[in-house]
Parts: sequence; C-alpha cells; structure tokens
Amino acid sequence: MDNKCFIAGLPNAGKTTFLAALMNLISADNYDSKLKLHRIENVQYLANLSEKWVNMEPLERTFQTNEHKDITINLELPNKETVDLYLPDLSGETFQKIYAVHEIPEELANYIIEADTFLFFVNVKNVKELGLISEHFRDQNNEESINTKPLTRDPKEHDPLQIQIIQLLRIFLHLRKNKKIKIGFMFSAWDLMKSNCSEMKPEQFLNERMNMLSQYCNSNPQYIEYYTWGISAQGGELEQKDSLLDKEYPYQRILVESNDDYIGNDLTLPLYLLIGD
Ligand SMILES: Nc1nc2c(ncn2[C@@H]2O[C@H](COP(=O)(O)OP(=O)(O)OP(=O)(O)O)[C@@H](O)[C@H]2O)c(=O)[nH]1
Ligand SMILES: [Mg+2]
Repeated sequence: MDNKCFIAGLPNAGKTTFLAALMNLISADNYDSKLKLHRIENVQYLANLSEKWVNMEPLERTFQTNEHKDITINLELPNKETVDLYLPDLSGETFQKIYAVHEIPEELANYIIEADTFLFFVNVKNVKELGLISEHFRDQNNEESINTKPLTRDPKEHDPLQIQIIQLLRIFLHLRKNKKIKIGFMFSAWDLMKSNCSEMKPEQFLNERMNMLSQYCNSNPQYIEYYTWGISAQGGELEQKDSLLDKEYPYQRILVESNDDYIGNDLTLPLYLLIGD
C-alpha cells in the first residue's frame, strides 16, 4: 500500500519542524506511536533535521533551492501492514507563488493531482485576532501621521491568510478536476494556545479564528473532507529551550490535541487517521 501525503503551508507554518519531530518519534524505541518506522531511503535529510530538533536548534527555513521532494518513509501500521508514505518538504514560497502568480511547476501539479491526503499547516502565531471594522478605523484615525500614500498591494504580504489558503484549496481542486480532497488542518505552535490558558479545541479555532476558511470547507463537503488538529511539534518557543531540554525523552515535548479526548505526544495520529488502516 502507498499513500501520497501532500504537505502544504505558507512560510513559517511549521512543516519542517513537524517532519523533524515525526522522524524522531517514529524511530523512538520507547514510544508506541500508531505509525512506526519500518524502512527509509535517503535518510540523511530527515536524520539531520531530527538531530537538530532533539537539541532544540533552530531549523533552517526551506527555500525553493533546498526543497526535499523525494521523502518516502515506509511505515508500519498497528495491524503490521506497511505503507509507503510520500511526504515532500516544500518551501512556503512555493505556495505563495502558486497563490500570487498562479505559477506551478508541472511536477508539483502532478503531485497535487495524485495526492491521496493533504496536511495543511497553519501556525497559530500567524492567525490574527479578528476585530470589528469600526475598531480598525478607530485605530487608524488615532495614528498620528496617517500615511496618505497609495498602498502598493503585494498579494503575498497584504492578502489575508484565509484568502490565500482558500484560493490554494481552489487551485488544488481545479487541478484535480474536483476530485475530493481529504485534508488535515494542522494548527501548529499549539503550545502558544495552551500557554495563554486557552481551552479552545482545534475545530473551535477554525470556526472562530478562521471563520471564512471554516465556511468554505463546510459549504463544500462534496469536495473537501477535513479534520482539525492542534499540534506542537517543537513543544514551545526556542527561548524555552532550557526547560524543554529537561524532559527525559525528547518526544515528551510534542503535544497533539484532537477535538475529542486525545491530548498526548503521538504526532503520527493525525496521519494514521487520515491515511486509514
Ligand atoms: N512555539 C512553537 N513554535 C514553533 C513550533 N513549530 C514550529 N515553530 C516555529 O515556527 C517557525 C517556522 O517553522 P518551520 O517548521 O521552519 O516552518 P515551515 O513551514 O517549514 O516554513 P518554510 O520552510 O519557511 O516554508 C520557526 O520559527 C519555528 O521555531 C511549535 O510547535 N511551537
Ligand atoms: Mg520548511
């Protein structure tokens, strides 16, 4: 069995950190994750990431020149069957380019067409609190010098995150001739929600903080089957390194929260539920 899982997300969404933590978890002998490493080729890239992740060293940004498209991990399922999982580590700029200039390399388009499942990463840090339009204008009027220069719109910079994500999903569907997308929204840096004492569940985060995306997904059930997860692959901010390195095992830093009762370390759970037995 094989599964092509397409990892998507704009810059700084948490894609590479997820892969680094995943590599550590599936290889850990003392943790019983749903998916375990069975075999891997081209291990070097993930092994390097995982080593940095263990030591809480900052991971490099993925630029278009150092994308890794050829990651395949052979994983063992709980029923002992194995699955070849394709997980490319692409640069957020690649997705910005698809959005802003509608430019997509043929290889990538084929990947999107053939993908069985999608993980879409959104860093909760990049999701702005919603405000009232009246508040927006009040704040603008309070600014001492109002900038009267016309704004040059840079779609990547200025367009709201939700608009960019919805447009990307529409492009994915267009390429797939509307073949259904099975997608897990991975709200990364979920530790920040917890440190703000938020009781919010991932689904509620989507509904309340990204309500346009939520409406888009919920009004298109024939094209989009979606799930939501809160994940912290890093465990906290890099500045909290000292306390995070104190844990007995690195995987104990990971936090995964579902919409039902699951709160734990198993970063493979969203993947396992998405790809199915
Ligand atoms: N607090 C916190 N920060 C995180 C977590 N995961 C990632 N980050 C931070 O989010 C930023 C982006 O993480 P990356 O994994 O590099 O994001 P990416 O999606 O690969 O980004 P590009 O390579 O630019 O496309 C980094 O500064 C990380 O330190 C997390 O679980 N918690
Ligand atoms: Mg990256």
